[in-house]
Amino acid sequence: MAARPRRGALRGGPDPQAGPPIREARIETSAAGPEGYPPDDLPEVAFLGRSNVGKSTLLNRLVGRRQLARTSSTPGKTRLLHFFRVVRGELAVRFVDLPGYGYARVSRRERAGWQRLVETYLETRGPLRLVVLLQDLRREPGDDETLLLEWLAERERAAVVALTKCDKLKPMRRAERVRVLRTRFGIDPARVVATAAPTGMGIPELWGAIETACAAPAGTPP
Ligand SMILES: Nc1nc2c(ncn2[C@@H]2O[C@H](COP(=O)(O)OP(=O)(O)OP(=O)(O)O)[C@@H](O)[C@H]2O)c(=O)[nH]1
Ligand SMILES: [Mg+2]
Repeated sequence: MAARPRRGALRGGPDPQAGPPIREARIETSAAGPEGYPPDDLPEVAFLGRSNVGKSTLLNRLVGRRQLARTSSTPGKTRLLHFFRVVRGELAVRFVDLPGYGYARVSRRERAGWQRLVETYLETRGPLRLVVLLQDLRREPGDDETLLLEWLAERERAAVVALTKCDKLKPMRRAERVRVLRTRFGIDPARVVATAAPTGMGIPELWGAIETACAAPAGTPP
């Protein structure tokens, strides 16, 4: 592992591996329900959001591996929970790539299936310490996002919002959108982080939130 080339430092952006090195990043298992979950021996961070918002891409960027979590050009294809074991410096953590919601042309039955799969995980998973809810900077947050955040708060699940694809707007417009969206989610604006996978923007801040959440004892309110 040690000799692996550092592919994270792309295009001159901040190096996501500045700070403790990523010592391990590998897929552990994929699960279609609780019977498929790995053991609950590590704190977990789950990535939640609309299909195509950039969950897998952000997860990859956090660990500096381009293809750990598969990114899809076919939105809505992920139907499983994917568990990744990640060791960064002294911190061992499990990342969970959740299936996306909100793609077009989905039947009521499929929607109910998504809801059961994801809500069961979010509601019952003991080691879950932090939910990263992703929101495309260029889109308006919908009921899905606000209701999910309320739902998480009711269950005392700590959450941060990652605004994704911030590289797609010019700096002035980006700053304006970030300012507007920071106040839209009904959570502490400091818990809304602007990110861009190609440049690494926001990656150190997200790691900070992950470290804080994983250091807190189980069941600590956000
Ligand atoms: N420019 C840019 N493109 C991004 C960024 N994040 C994701 N993308 C692109 O957006 C598309 C979707 O990204 P994914 O990571 O597959 O999205 P996802 O949320 O995992 O999608 P599902 O698994 O289908 O729910 C891909 O083409 C990515 O390359 C970003 O920060 N900047
Ligand atoms: Mg994905």
